[in-house]
Order: sequence, then C-alpha cells, then structure tokens
Amino acid sequence: MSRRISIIAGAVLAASLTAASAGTLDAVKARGELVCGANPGLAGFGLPDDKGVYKGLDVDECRAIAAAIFNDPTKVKFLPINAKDRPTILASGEIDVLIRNTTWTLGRQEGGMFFTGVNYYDGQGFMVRKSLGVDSALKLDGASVCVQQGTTTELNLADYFRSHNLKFEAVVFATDEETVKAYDSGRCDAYTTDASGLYSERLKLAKPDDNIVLPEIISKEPLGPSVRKDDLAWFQIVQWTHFALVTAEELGVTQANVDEMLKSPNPEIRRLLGLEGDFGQQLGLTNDWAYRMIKGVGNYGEIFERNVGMSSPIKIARGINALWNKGGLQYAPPIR
Ligand SMILES: N[C@@H](CCC(=O)N[C@@H](CS)C(=O)NCC(=O)O)C(=O)O
Repeated sequence: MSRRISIIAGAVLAASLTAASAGTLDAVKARGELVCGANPGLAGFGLPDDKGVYKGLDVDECRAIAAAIFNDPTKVKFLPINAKDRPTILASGEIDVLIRNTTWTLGRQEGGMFFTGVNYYDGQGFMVRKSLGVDSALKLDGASVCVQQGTTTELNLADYFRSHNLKFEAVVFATDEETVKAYDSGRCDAYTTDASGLYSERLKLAKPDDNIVLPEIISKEPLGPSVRKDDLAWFQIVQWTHFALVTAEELGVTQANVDEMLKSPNPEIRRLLGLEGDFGQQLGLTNDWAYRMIKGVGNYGEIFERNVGMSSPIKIARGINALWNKGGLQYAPPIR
C-alpha cells in the first residue's frame, strides 16, 4: 500500500471506530434501559436492598438519567463493579455511565474516564479502635492499615505516610467487604477509605462504638460520574443531569411541589421545567427532561438527605456538599 493510501485507510478506520462507539443515547433508547456501573455494596451510595433493588445517592443519579430519557426512573440496570475494574469495564462499553464513588483524577481522565462533574465532595480518613489509644493519624507510625486495591485510597495512604516520614504496612484487599472484615477481626490497626465510606462501613462493624474516626482528612476525593470520551452528546446529558438536580434544589423545586411549580412565573424555574426554551431538545432529550427527573427522584438535596443525610442511617451533614449559596461547593451553571 502506498503511504497516501495507508493514511486514507487509517483515517477511514478511525472515523468508523468513532461512529461505532458514539451514539450512546440511541443505544440506550434502543435497549429500553440505561446500564449504570454501581458500587457492589456501599450503604447510602450504592447497595441492593433485600429485594435486590439498588438504593443510594449514586444510584439515584443513575435513576435521574433514566427518568430524563424514559420518563421512568426504574428503567436502569445496575452492574456492580469492583474498584480496580472500573476503567476497563467503562472502556469495554458494558455500561453507559459509571456512578460509583469514583474520584476524578487527571490520570483516570487520561486513561479514558471522562468525569462529568462532582456529585459528592469527599476526602480520605482513618478509623481505628479506641483501644489503640491514638487520636491523630500522625500517631500511626508503624501501624498496619487495611485498604482496598485499585483505589486512590491506596495511593494517598502511601503519599501520606511517606510525606510525614512515618512507617506503615498496607494490608491490601480486592473488595471492601474483605477489607472491613479484616479490620474488624483485628488484622490491621487502622482502616482507611473516603470519609463517606467510613460513615457507611462503620455500621457494618461488630461494635461500631468501639471505633473512632481520626480528625485528619488527607486528600481531596471529588467523586463523580464518568463516561467514555468519544461521545460528547452523551457526556453533556450526564453532566446536565446533575446540574439540573442542583438547580432544582437552588430554586426550591422538589418532588412534591414540581407540578405546582409548573405554574410559577419565575423564568429560571420555567426554563428548568422546559416551559420556556428548548434546552432539553438541544441535549437530545425532551424539553421536560428536568421535570421528569425531579418528579422521579427529587432534587439533589432530597437525594442527599434520603440516602446519606442526617435523617438517614448514614447521618452525614451537608458540609461541603451544601449548595454554593449555603457555604458549600455544589454549584450548577445557569440553564439559559
Ligand atoms: N474514591 C476512591 C475509593 C472508591 C472505592 O472503591 N471505595 C471502596 C471503599 S468505601 C468501595 O466503595 N468499595 C466497594 C466494594 O468494593 O465493594 C476511588 O475512586 O478510588
């Protein structure tokens, strides 16, 4: 093959590969359900109940996407995904979106996971048994620490101890269940994961009150949805799903009052609910896409409260996950 022909052949192949892997929205519609990569078992974020129905903050963000597309938050299949398998399963096309307490990092993005935003701002912490007599992570010199493989947790742990000139032994497990069990059985002095995970996993321990969470937060863990990088239209749908849920909270539009709000004269509410403008259609959806989500799962604040908030068993305060106008970091660009 001449050099020119091989360049043209290469370009045609690249174009056909892109066409084959794009079109996620059409594929989801044709399948009749969204496939969402989920946590195998993190109460409050992603966990099947005793009837196998997935519940959680990440799960509800998946359900919101399904509601926007199908006007039905149940049209979603959840695929439980282990920490280390996340990039390969997303790349394989088995899932349409990964929403599974996954930290947005440059390395992951360069590796093909395109993060659409942050649905939970987190940071890594440590748990120890009270009997260890330690009140700071800086006093963990020489400790053994149970940690899960394939996580940013594992990397931050090494950074933290190295930068503070402390020795440690990482005891690494493939799943969180094994990690927590090992800690609870006394195999390690400490257990480390995202602070959200500590709140959630603490409930699994034989005697939760015999353990304390140390005060240090040693990293930034912006957790968010990710998609493949070859489908910008799909990226925007997933991105604006979260933004619309945050906007709904900001404007006081809730699952209970969304029908009443259809009569609101407020132009921001009218644009959010698709009564003015054609923003939904521009995304490839219907103009009532956000109405469907709010009606189906509620706004971001409702999703947070129901799954991980102070009225849930997990009991996490809004903290930095409050809206920007209430001292937090949750902020959505305007719909206009
Ligand atoms: N945010 C971190 C950690 C995420 C993570 O996988 N955390 C563990 C511990 S809370 C988990 O959810 N494991 C669930 C499981 O493997 O069942 C990351 O993206 O690497």
